[in-house]
Amino acid sequence: MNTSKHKMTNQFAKDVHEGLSAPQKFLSSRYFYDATGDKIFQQIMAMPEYYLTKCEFEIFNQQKDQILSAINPGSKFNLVELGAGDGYKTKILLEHFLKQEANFEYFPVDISGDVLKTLKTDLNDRFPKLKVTNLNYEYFEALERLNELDDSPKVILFLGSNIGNFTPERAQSFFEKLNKVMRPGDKLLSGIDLKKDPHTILEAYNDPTGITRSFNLNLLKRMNRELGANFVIEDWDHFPTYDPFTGECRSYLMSCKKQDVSIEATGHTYSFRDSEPVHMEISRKYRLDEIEDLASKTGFEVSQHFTDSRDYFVDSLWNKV
Ligand code: AVI
Repeated sequence: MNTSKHKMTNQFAKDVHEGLSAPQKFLSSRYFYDATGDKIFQQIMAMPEYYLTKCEFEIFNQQKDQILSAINPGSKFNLVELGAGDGYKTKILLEHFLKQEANFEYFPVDISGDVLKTLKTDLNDRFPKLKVTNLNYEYFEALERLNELDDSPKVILFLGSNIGNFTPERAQSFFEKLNKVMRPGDKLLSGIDLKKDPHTILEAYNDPTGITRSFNLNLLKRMNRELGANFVIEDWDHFPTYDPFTGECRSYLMSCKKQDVSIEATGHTYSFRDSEPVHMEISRKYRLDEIEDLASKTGFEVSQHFTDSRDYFVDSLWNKV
């Protein structure tokens, strides 16, 4: 067995045990993304209800020129993407920056080496002139290594409303940590989903075709496979909520009956009441003033907000103060 997988599986078991032993049970949404979870997430991004991806796509297509003017330091810069994935939206920017002969290199960061290899091959085919260096590390380690390699100014991309999956406390500490590994002159472009009509938001997480439901249930299947759990998938239901005050979309899996589930890897059996919720994910939405507040609390100043035509989503550009 490969050591990193072994370590991760142990961490997975530890996290699952912590969540299912809590008075209000929870599981971490970071475990959604196994190979099947990645595929289901691609389907989510293609759903008509999931407006987030389309909005960011529109922003990049319509405002790539303004984005380049706002980030370009006038000398060589390093474009670093945290959680690059398949680079679907980023390719719009890369293509435009190359056309405009901007002087930059691209550093995709991802903890999946396979994802990075596929992305690099694809980018080498499409853009032979682009210099791509994969950083197969956790985000902060990747940035520290890049600081040692090269001191050109960095433009960091953190797209797709990934920050929404953090609690407000974690979002704040994430940006504070990011600020510490950035140097004066470095910039950060974050894609953040905005508060809007709650029906629109809830529909994006409660699609009629049940894709989001299978995205959540897939974590139970993953635990059965990787941790030797005996979840009966049919005994669980997906229940999403949206609170317009906090801007938090929350998803739960509900136990459809009183049941016990045992998990070999944790060596424990967990009891669930009928209709007991297990909290799975937060997808937090922000207002522009909340984003500005978050930026100033974490050592940044907002340079520019790039919003889509409906003001559903923002790519917010911050300077390290
Ligand atoms: C990855 N993340 C930003 C998505 C979101 O909108 O919170 C994950 C997701 N969960 C359900 N649908 C999409």
